[in-house]
Amino acid sequence: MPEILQIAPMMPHVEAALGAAHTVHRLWELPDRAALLAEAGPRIRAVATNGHAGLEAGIMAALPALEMIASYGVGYDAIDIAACKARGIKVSNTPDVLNDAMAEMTLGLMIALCRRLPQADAYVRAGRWAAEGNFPLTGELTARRLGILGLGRIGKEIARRAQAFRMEVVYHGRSRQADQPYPFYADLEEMARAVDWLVVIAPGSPATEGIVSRAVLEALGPEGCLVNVARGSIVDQDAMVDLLGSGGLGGAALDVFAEEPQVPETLYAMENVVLSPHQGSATVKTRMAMGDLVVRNMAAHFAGDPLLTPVC
Ligand code: 8YV
Repeated sequence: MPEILQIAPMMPHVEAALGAAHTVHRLWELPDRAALLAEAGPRIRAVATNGHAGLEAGIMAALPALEMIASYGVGYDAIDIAACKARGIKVSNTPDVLNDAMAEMTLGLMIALCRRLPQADAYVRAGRWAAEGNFPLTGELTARRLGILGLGRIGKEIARRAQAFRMEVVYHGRSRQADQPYPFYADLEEMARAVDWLVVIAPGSPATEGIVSRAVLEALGPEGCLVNVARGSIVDQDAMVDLLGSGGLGGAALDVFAEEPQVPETLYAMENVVLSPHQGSATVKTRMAMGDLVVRNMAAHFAGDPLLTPVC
């Protein structure tokens, strides 16, 4: 059986399927990683990882026979794709199967922030409804303008759902998509100035690092809300925290952060913020489908077939 390296735990059905077809080295369980890599590294032909863990350069360097990396997640910013291409290593990810879960989460976060659902829930639980009367009135999504940063596969599903909420959708990305009905903004700051909501769903990469800058957040402004379901690296997190605290930015609903699982503690006390622990694709159904793709991509590779969902 081919030997593979698994970087982090996966769902039981994925681990069972990987274990049935391969000899699996479970990196996170081993106290001495260096010893494992020195001993088994030269025999390891594939890696199973996730979008967060990716594959560290040091580990990749210790795997001279590596042919393939199967990643559990659509984002592959934690894998050095250029280095993989240079070594002829194939990489697969899990696109499409998570589009619905991601879009659902995005709209959920928007409703939670706008209608203040976490605070309203806490209000009832604390007995304040009976003691103090009605909860303060909130905003509403209907007829507000939504700017989507990254109108890819997930972005389009977010746009569809936002239209069902009768929001006005516009977008910014690398280029205008002629087949899309939504107005395109070539300039992100200009779009931020024109919208009430900015949803970040672009891929994490050196090209998108920090593009939601202080200037963009200031353009979104005191009445504007930021939603990030993509990668923390895309937003200037320090500027965001600063502006949320000073009132320069209206609110934020965040599923991702710069240094996960670390979250700036200043955010904990803020009323204009909804926080989520990177849950965008984390439904049973979607994670099953993502896991299946990891298993099937690896099986395809060892059968000599093309990958189902290749990155490279
Ligand atoms: C996962 C993700 O949480 O698909 C992605 O890019 O960020 C998520 O679906 C990630 O792969 C970690 O398991």
